[in-house]
Amino acid sequence: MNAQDYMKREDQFGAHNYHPLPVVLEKGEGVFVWDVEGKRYFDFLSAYSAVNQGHCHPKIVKALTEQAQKLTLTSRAFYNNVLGEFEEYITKYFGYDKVLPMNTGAEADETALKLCRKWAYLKKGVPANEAKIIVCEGNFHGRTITIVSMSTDPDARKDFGPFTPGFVTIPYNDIPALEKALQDPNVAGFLVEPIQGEAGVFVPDEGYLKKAYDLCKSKNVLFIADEVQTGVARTGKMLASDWEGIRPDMIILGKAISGGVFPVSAVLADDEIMLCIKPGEHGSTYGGNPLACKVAIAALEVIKDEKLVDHAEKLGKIFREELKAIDSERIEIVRGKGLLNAVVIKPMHGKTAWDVCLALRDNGLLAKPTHDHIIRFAPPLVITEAQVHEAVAIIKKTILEFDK
Ligand code: IF1
Repeated sequence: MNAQDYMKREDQFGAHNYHPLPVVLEKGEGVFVWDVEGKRYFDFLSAYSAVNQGHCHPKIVKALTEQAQKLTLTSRAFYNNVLGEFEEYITKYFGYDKVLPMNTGAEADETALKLCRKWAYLKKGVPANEAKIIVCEGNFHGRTITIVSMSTDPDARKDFGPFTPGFVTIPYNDIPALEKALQDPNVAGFLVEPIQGEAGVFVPDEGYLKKAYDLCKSKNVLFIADEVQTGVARTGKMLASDWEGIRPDMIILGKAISGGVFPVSAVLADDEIMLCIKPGEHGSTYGGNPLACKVAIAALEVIKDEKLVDHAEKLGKIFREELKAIDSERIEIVRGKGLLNAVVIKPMHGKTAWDVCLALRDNGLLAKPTHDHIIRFAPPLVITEAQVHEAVAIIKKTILEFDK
């Protein structure tokens, strides 16, 4: 089978809910992936920041294969000998009393919403069914009905109604709007991405998160950070919230807490919030399974062992500086933090970010456009400085081709 055959087969038998860049991958190692014809690419998407530790990290794969031969799933109807190890490890790692493990990012977001509502009724004293949660325009938290109910993206919502009520939408990076929305005494939480990924790696003004956090505290409202994409060293801090020295009431994690090896997600919170949910009120068959637990412990260890937080910060700076030095009319803005970056492309002669990504692919680097004019650049954090130079050379060459 050649690449065309693989693509045709997916097209024929799979739902058409994606429009992938035409490249068929079969192998990954570190910062590289290979297609079915053996061509090697820099992976500058990292599965949307899930593969922070690099593809097929040997330590994480070892944890997976060892545990897979012993015990994979018990359900939460019984105890197992690994879940507690993970729970102790991750709570101490991030500094929270408790963790609630799930599988996907969307499930962890849903979990945080449920916890927030429970807390509103049990602790804050919001009248039954009146709790509201503030969310931001341009957010991305996943694909469930409730989560798309919070979305402002027409593609995410159209024809999926009726929607879940109880959300108040305000502009992102807008403190006065938050202040106003917080006047409603039934507001229980503020759910926010420290950097908006889907919106095109939109970095808010310095001080925004801290001010937002302080405002929430002054109104007894939970500050909930969706760190599914920004967490686990991606932005050059362990959590993007660390950039402003805040400790959210709830942290939502996914993606890189398992290094792209197995779906694992989690919500972290202290007892006052977490213990609001009682047995039988929430859960998941696979959530907290032994395989996931071992994989996540290994993935989080790799972040520390390989000092990926500092590495992401250092190489991110170099990467942005070098991108900014490219002398091309096509590059409007370079922005980001750590190794979560984006380039805003000026549309010229009818060519969009998609065309640039196709050309990047031909030149050996994979990246994904978001919207028509933004390209996200987020390599695995194990990338070396020499590889950053090499990748920038590919990006530069590609962009300059479009200037001609
Ligand atoms: C897809 C975007 C990235 C997320 C945040 C929760 C989730 C995500 C902050 C849900 C997921 C993904 C999923 C991916 C596209 C993608 C994405 F462009 F849509 F916005 F990464 F930037 N919170 N993000 O970013 O996690 O349930 O998927 O595990 O294909 O939908 P999930």
